[in-house]
Amino acid sequence: MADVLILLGSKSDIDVAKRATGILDRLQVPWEMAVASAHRTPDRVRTLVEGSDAKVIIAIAGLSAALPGVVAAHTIRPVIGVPVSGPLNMDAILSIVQMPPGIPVAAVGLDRGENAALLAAQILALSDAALTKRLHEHRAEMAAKVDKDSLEVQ
Ligand code: RP5
Repeated sequence: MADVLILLGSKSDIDVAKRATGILDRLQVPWEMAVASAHRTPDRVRTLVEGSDAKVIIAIAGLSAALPGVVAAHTIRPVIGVPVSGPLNMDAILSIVQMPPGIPVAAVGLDRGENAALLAAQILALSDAALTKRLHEHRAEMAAKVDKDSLEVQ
């Protein structure tokens, strides 16, 4: 059973999704993925959200990125939106950030699939001590890399 459902507005968003799955695999968080467009397949979005037992949902979309908001409309589980870069960039960012009061979406930066995965893992870690430990180890690895990089530039 997957803990995280990753929805893509289009197959063309796959590179951003791979950033998320890379982190989730490393943290041993089970995930499932599907393509579902808020505009082209609204019924499919609802069916996938309602049919999934995942505790957190990551929704990845570009252009007029309605997908995270539409997903959030169908569930009270935490939804993390990832805007995908394109010709304008601000279009997708604002579509995800500017949700109306009452239906929140957590927004990460442009193309930041890895941060969406980490945020999802941190939410899951609230009730998972082993995952909490793995997240601390991941932070320690990042800190060690900064130390190593600093030595290399000296
Ligand atoms: C959005 O429109 C998708 O999330 C994608 O980022 C963008 C372009 O979609 P395609 O035309 O590549 O299917 O719905």
